[in-house]
Amino acid sequence: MTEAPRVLQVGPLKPSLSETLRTRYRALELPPGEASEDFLAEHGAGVTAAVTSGRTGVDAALMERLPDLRAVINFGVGYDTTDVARAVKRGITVSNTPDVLTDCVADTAVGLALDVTRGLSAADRFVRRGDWAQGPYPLMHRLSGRRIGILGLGRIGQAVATRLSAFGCPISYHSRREVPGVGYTYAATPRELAAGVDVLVVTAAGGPSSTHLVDREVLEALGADGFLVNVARGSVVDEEALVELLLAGRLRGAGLDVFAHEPQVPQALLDLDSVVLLPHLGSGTHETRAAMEQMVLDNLDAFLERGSVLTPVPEVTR
Ligand code: 8YV
Repeated sequence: MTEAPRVLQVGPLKPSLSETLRTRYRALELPPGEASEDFLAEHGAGVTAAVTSGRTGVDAALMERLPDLRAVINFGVGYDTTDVARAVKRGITVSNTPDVLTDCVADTAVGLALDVTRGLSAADRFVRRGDWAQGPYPLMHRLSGRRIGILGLGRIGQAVATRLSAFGCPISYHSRREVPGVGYTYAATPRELAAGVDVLVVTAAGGPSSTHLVDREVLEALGADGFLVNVARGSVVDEEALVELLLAGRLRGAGLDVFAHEPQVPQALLDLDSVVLLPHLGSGTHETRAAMEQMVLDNLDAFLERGSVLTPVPEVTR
């Protein structure tokens, strides 16, 4: 009798997905911390598919302990916590959940841009504190018609551009490559992009090639009147430089859904009224998360039935 393929859950997942994996696929769950050592010694061999998310991923050390691994099924479009280069070398396929979350993440970016330029969350705090009785809320800044820079014109970047075009905003962008036919202005470097816009929206994929793409120089180029919005990964922005420039008044504000060391948020940001801080909720709606969950299960089924996934990440198809 051949052994049933072994499915391993790596890291926390949406509870309903976790439950389905346990009941329908008899998945095991990797215990956290030191307990994982004994677990892997006993169960590591035999695991053929790992189901994980951008929060945890399958790094090189874990991959090493899973000699029979053939697929990493990722809940989320971003998979920077999985060592894809190593996976490719070992012939392990990796899937993600593109498209279904594009709208919600783009909506979040627009929400952050509106909130940080108009000071909406800060105004809410103003009303709740009872400050309105002492006088009006200070004037803030327009979003409509302002120059928008998109860093990373992939699916999400393009969805942000479409939305903000409807706000009458001229759009420019920087991506690894110029995107043909989009009709937006291409900037050759992130610095050049930042220098020519009022709001810089980060939608680039995370991972080693984009680490600190938004560095001090880029933030300085954005300037004292500029706003930063990040719905991508905290690693793309030099968070220390961001905090310093905000504190020094050399950047006007930031709307952030992602941070360098989630769930930790620097105290200096918590103390600032010129920033809007969200707990990485970009795709966090019932509708989108349900679609992501279904896509994970569809990928897992495809792998178990025929050894390939439906939505492989670009690196594995090259
Ligand atoms: C995920 C995300 O929902 O898709 C991504 O890359 O960052 C979010 O949409 C979240 O990270 C799930 O773990």
